[in-house]
Amino acid sequence: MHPFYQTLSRALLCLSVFCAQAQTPTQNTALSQEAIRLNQVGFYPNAAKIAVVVGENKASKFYLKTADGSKTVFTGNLSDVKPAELSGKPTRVADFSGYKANGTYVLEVPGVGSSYPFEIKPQVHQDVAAAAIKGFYFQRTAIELPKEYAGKWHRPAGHPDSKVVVHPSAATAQRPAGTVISSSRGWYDAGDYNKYIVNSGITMGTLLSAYEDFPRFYQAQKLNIPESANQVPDILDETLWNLRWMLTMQDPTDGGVYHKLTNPAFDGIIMPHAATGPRYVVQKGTGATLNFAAVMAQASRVYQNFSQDFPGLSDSCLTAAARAWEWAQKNPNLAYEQDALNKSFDPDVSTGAYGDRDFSDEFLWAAAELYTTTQKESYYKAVNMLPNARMPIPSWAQVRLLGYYTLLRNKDHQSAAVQKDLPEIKKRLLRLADGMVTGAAAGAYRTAMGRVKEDYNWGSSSVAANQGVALVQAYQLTGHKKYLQAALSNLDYLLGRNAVGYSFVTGFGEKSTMNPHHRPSMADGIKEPVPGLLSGGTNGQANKQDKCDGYTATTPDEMYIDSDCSYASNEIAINWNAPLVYLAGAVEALQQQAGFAAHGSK
Ligand code: 9MR
Ligand code: 9MR
Repeated sequence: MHPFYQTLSRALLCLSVFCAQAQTPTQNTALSQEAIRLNQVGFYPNAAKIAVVVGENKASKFYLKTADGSKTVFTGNLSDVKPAELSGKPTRVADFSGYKANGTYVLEVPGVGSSYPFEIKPQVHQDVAAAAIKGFYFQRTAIELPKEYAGKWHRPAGHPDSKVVVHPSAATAQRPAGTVISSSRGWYDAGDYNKYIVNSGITMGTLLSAYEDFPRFYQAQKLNIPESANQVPDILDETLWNLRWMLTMQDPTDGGVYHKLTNPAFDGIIMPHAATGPRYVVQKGTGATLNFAAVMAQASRVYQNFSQDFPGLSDSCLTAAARAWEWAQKNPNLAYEQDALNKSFDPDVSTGAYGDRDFSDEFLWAAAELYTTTQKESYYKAVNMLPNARMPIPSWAQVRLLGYYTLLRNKDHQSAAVQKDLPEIKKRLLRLADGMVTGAAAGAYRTAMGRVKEDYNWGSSSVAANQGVALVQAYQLTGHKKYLQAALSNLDYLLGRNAVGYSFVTGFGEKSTMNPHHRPSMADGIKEPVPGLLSGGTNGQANKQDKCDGYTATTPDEMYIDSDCSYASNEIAINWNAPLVYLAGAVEALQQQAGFAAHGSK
């Protein structure tokens, strides 16, 4: 809010309630704003507009006012009290969907307070959609981020990775331990500075899918990155930075893929260019190799359309994918077990493990991508595409739905064997989506996300975002607006309508994550964190594992602290940002095409 309005609203608050509040105006204003939970960025004119008022109070009405508080434009009744599912705290809904005029507003509830300001306008999420991809630019390794593109977060290049050591766990006759290879480019995984193939898998799959689903939207999007002047959509210039790194992670001798490129132990809290210790490529494994195969097969399809800009790239990706697939056929169950590895090899490695043990979903996803790109049925028939009816929301360890999304996206070009399975896959996806729609309507916060404790795992923001992606898929298949509306409810969750009242996207919203566990943001001496990054958010699963000061929550839906100490609840990561890119981009693209209006919707 403009400082003038902030002062004004504090003064008005002091007039209308006890003047004792004048002694601590900032605190009281903040508290009163915090009780009203809403998307702090804003709302589309013709979409649902919901705020949730938390806590005991006697209010019955709410007022939508211009940002300076001078004019009431809409008045409504608060819903009856409903206890929040996990905390039991009283909540009431303020629904102002009926108001559609563009502007900047606050929502006032007498006796409670006034919300953070927000906008109503078309393309209200355009900036957050762009910033979420730009966040990947800020994660780039091996390149300077100059002021021109990075603004005040400019920094020197870090981690060139032009001299990386083959760890004994990855040694072969052709590349014995100690061999030095170049494995440059790629993104930092998260708040740490390592590069992990498994986590790059779901990240790249999600970003490439965003492009495949909404190509026209991404053709028009400008991110101000070094490649913005070329003819290629910026999102694909950005994914190329990581794709080129991934290609270097395949052992040229046998087609297997190293699990990660890492320091032995996490870097200190220092800037990228200051972290210069030795780095290793570590053990090949089935999880990494299948993630790689899936990404390369999909990338081959996507970059095929840009062969003039990147001659040979599409073919190289497909060759790499096929070789990786063959390696995985011969090594179908080689898990990455970090503790076991450390018993056999030196140096010990203590960075992120991403140690999956069940590869059935990775086989399914890789087969779906390889089949879709090549149309060779042998890939499709190599796996059981319908092992059981489960439809798990995607995560780094669970990529079944990524395969299904690709099969459905390309439904018009599939062969008979695939066509036969599609109705069942579609039915299951719609069942999943219907459950979320019903849940969003019934829940205290009216979001698909967050009614059950299982949603609040490590990186729960990505659960919200990936639920949103599934709902967008359901909308794409049916055109039923209830799915799109439920997807939007989860974007509202991420931008503030949640049990802790934070916008989890750095740089967006007045009360948003300021102190992510993100080494550059912690070490750069700049107050504002690097923008466009999604905090992992509330983490009930790890139950405050980081043992940081400041947790007061006792229920899973509130286990979040905006502290850079809190790697369990406030780290950022590429696999969390990617579904934010997808969700924010999808609602923007679809809003521009057809809107959210209820008429004719189901
Ligand atoms: O910074 C690390 C973060 O990227 C990881 O997600 C997290 C969990 O593996 O670990 C963080 O590092 C912490 C380490 O595990 C324990 N000592 C404190 C480190 C953070 O400063
Ligand atoms: O996302 C990962 C989560 O599922 C795990 O529970 C957690 C602890 O092992 O690690 C998370 O991944 C981290 C990775 O190991 C290292 N880079 C930062 C990632 C995000 O915290």
